Amino acid sequence: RTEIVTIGESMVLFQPYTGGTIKYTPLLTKSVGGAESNLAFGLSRLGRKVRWISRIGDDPFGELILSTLAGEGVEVTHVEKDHEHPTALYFKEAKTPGDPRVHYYRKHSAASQLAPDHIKHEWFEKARHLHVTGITPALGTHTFAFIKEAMEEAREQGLTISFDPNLRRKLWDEQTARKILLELIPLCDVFLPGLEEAEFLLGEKTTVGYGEEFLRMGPSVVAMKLGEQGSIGFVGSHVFEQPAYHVDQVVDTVGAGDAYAAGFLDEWLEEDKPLNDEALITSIPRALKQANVTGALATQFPGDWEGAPTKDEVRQLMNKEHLVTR
Ligand code: KDG
Repeated sequence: RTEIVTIGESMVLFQPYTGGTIKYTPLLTKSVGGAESNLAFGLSRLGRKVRWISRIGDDPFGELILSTLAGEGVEVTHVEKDHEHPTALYFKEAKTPGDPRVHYYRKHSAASQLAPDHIKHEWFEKARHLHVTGITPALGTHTFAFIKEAMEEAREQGLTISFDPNLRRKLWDEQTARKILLELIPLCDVFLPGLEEAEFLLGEKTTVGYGEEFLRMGPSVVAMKLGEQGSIGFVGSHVFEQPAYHVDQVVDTVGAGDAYAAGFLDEWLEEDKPLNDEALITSIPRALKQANVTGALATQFPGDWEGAPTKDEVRQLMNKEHLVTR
């Protein structure tokens, strides 16, 4: 039975086979990228039942996305095919390991057409949790209304909601992005910004200042990524700091935030009622710890989600057990 629903655009991702830049590479690899599907892959690896909802084009790219997700155990039965608009594509390239450059081909894509009248009651039936990101409202004319109404519908059906702002400056102007992302924060229970996004949304403040202000806007939990400093969680007047899980070299940061969200939600949802006071307090340090591990591992692979660990792997890494590999 589906526990977690996530909605958003996935794209076919092309990147240089041996690293380097698009212009000079003769060979590209193909895979799948997209914040919400990255989260779905991550949660599925951790043993959760996840449903991914979106629109794809009537093309081989859409088929590749569907079969990749289904192959990783993600439920895709509610995905709709759009016969007029194509599946989106995107390209990643990097001169040095770390933060790559991305090039999107997603204007007028199938998922950019998502609109409020596509929302179906069945999407959320019997599920516990909805995860959305700030990428969807940036995609098309009706995608902001769509994501807002989807959050409202999920709330009415009793689901808890997490929201990752996932600011993508290439997709919209700063003023619109700030206004719309701030408008969606009060609709979520768990808010998952990065430090730079917090600064973008609220201006300069202390880390604790950001946590307090976001909590005042409505969410019960704020879990904020601090890069090399790890992450920090805020619940009521409690503040939990969790040092980073150390990795030797970062290969590609894209997808790390989604992997962080997957690790966090998996532990947070361990509690039957994760929003009651006691469960909140006890689950947050565990959730932050696992999220730091899953987020860090995602930076070790050039793909957006392929580094996602299983629950056993996370346990072994957290307990520093020796991994038997052969
Ligand atoms: O968070 C990772 C995503 O940014 C990546 O997978 C592609 O969805 C994507 C986007 O919009 O950049």
